[in-house]
Amino acid sequence: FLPSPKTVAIVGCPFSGGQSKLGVDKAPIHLVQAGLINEVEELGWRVVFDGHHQFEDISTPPDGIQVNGTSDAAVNTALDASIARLRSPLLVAQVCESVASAVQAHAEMGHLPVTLGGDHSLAMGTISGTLRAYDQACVIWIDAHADINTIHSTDSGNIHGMPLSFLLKLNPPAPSPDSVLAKFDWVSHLPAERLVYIGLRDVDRGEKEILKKHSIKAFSMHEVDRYGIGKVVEMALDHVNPQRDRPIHLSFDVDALDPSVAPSTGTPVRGGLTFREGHYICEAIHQTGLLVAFDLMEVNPTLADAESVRQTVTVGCSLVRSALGKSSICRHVCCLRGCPIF
Ligand code: 5AB
Ligand code: MN
Ligand code: MN
Ligand code: MN
Repeated sequence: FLPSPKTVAIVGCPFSGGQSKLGVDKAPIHLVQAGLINEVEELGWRVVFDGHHQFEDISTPPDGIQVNGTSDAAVNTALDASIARLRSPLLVAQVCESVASAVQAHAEMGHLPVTLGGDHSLAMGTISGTLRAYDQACVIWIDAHADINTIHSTDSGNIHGMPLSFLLKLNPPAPSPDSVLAKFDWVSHLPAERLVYIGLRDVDRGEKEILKKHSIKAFSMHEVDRYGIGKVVEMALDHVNPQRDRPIHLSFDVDALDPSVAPSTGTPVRGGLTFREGHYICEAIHQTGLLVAFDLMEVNPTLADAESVRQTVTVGCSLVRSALGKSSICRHVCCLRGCPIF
């Protein structure tokens, strides 16, 4: 039921509106300039690249869109107060909706979309696009953070810490069609049992309650230490994909890696995945033959020194290559159900 994805579509999303640090929008251009497209072609894929500009006109706040969610509504209720604390919700909703359409269009053509963020709020768009094309898809979320704060639980108001609450439909329904919340109604619904995390180590208190309440499976760094990455990936797949028949969307926040491996990112946390553990995850998902979409998020090439930036961009490109079959013994793109030689 899966089209054979022999074409990779690079979707460059120079967007930073889901958080407050500038520079994360510069990642796609750095990744492409580092040679990512040639590298993917070297693996045997055809690559289509629409350029970085397709979301540019909506990525800078036009006049009239305020930075926070207050918009013009009076703050009357607890719901209004929560909405008012969100950072750039209208902008994030608008950009993510157009990202969803782009990813969906590529997926429906049988392409494998590789989305280069940008901040992780974009995953609302990429995963919605995947689910429109493959309604049975599951999500493997690699991150130091759980990114599942609701509008009520968020402390920061940064939507890059919230995309999964929108995808799992954990936020209250919009009180009226012109509410800021209604601008997220287009987001696809991901059932909680089709989400699994690997790499967590900085989960907010409210997020822990959400994970528990919805029985969401998470393999934190503690489990990676305890079982080893091989067993963790197998257990993660057993949870979201027991029959190994569901299309997989892999959303990789580069801050899942240890800051010594990927220093140039907005919210680094010590004690992360090693270089090999990060690559192992990508290789193992490639080998399932079920990967239909990949996100590389939160590289910020303006943070830290030049050598750290080079290191982070290089590791980002390398993760993409692993997810696309770099380590397969055969030098061609493997068949749909896994590599024919492996
Ligand atoms: B990232 C925090 N939980 O909600 C929040 O980098 C951090 O996409 C979110 O994983 C980190 O602001 C978002 C404190
Ligand atoms: Mn993170
Ligand atoms: Mn994230
Ligand atoms: Mn192969």
